[in-house]
This record gives sequence, structure tokens and C-alpha cells, in this order.
Amino acid sequence: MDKLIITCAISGAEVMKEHNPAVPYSVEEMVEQARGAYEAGASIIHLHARYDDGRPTQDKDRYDEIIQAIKKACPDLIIQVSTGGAVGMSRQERSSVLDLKPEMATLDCGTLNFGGDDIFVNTENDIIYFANKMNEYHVMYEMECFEKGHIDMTKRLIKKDIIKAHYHYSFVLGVNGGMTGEERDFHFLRESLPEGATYSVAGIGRYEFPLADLSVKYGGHVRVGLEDNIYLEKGVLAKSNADLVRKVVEIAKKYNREIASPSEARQILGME
Ligand code: KMH
Ligand code: ZN
Repeated sequence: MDKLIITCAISGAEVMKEHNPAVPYSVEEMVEQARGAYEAGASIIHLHARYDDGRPTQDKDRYDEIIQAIKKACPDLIIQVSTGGAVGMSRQERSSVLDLKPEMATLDCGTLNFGGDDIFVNTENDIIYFANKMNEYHVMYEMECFEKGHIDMTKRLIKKDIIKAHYHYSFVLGVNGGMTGEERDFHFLRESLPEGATYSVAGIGRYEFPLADLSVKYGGHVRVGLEDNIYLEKGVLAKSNADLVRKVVEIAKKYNREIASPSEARQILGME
């Protein structure tokens, strides 16, 4: 089995300090949370930029400021920027961060309800647009799939040579409007992947650690972080993103799975 790649989604676009005071907004807070996650065992940071007042933004200058500051603190950490942004943002707004030619970015592979009246829109043409831009800029993409139809979409785009190897997926499960994160959902998705693909799981809310456990056990990778879940255990808020990463490291010990460094993560994902 490959070593375990832990991704930490430190900020998100929806979760606020009112939900958990550790959610970072300022550049300094982003660095503090990224460094803590890295020192705890994360090799990838999934990043949504925020303004100091907490508003999510896809402004590339703000991203640049945050990325440079994190790189200064943790030079080898892999920074995966979000091209999902926040619900309601346009394709152009979401993709402008790619002009920075980041090392890695998310590629959201389908539309879904996103709680209440919200819809997270990713049409086929959106996906093609993002994939083409990432191919042009040599950005490694992680394909976010919120349900099985999204994997099927990637397979169609692989056949058309729009999505290119190495195929790395993230199953984001438990969104209110997407697929749940029960054990059978996990097996259905991983058995549906194309040959040679790697995958990570991101369980939302109560699904975070049960899914992490399954993925560690079956050779997948894991994403945790305040974007996805604010609790260390039922009723106990995580004090930091690092708290959540440390819990995955404990799960890995249970299965004798070693943790990948950023450089090992790059090798596993075919990035170098
Ligand atoms: N904030 C969600 C609407 C991604 O980062 O690529 C979308 C999201 C996915 O978080
Ligand atoms: Zn995200």
C-alpha cells in the first residue's frame, strides 16, 4: 500500500468563526493553520482564500499573498487551491486563481444541491473549461466527486482526452444534497474508478472520521479539516486543523500505514 497522503482543508468558503473560532481568515491565521496541519502530518493543504472579515474570495492577488506566506513557512508543502470557490461564483471568478499556475487545484466534476436553496453548479462545459485551463498551465488536478454520476462524467472526459492522467479523485461525501458517506457508498465509488486512479475521501460532518478509517484501511488517502467538519468528536470542537490531522495519524497507526511527506505525495500522485 502507498503511504498515506493527508490533505487538510483548512479554511473552506462556508464555515465561519461563529461555527469554530479556529477557522482562519487573515493571512497570518492561514499560515498558522497550515503550519500546524503540516507539522501534524498533512502533505497537502486545500485552500480557500478569505478576506480578513471572513468573506470567501477567488481574487488571485489575495490567493497569491496567502500562498507566498504559507510557502515561506512550509516550503515543501503542496498547496491545492480551490476552483470551487463559493456557491454562486461564476466560472471566470472561480478560475482566475489558475493564472497563478498553482501546483495543484480542485476540479469539481458535477452539479449538486448544496443545502437550502443553494446549487453548486458545475456543468459539463464548466468542467471542460477548468480541465483545459489546468492542462494548459500544468496544474495537477484532484477531481472532486460528490456522487457516482460525477465519476461517470470524468470517464467520459477521459475518453475524449480532456481529462488526463494521473487520475486522482476525492470523494466528498455527506453534503446535504450529495451522496452520503456510508461504507457501501465508499466501496461503490472506489470500485467505479478508472484503472490506475488514486483517491482520497473527504467526509462532511459526522462522516469525516468513519470514512477516513475506511480509506486508510483500503489504501486510499484522506482529507480532513475545518472546511468539512468542525468537531474532534461529538460535541467537542476541534481547537485547530492540526487536531483533526492528528486524529487521522492515530487511525493510520492502527493500520500500520505510514504517512507520506509532501515529496512522497508528489511521487504517489505522479507530480514528479
Ligand atoms: N465551497 C463549495 C461550494 C472545491 O473546493 O473545489 C465548493 C468547494 C469545492 O469547496
Ligand atoms: Zn473546498
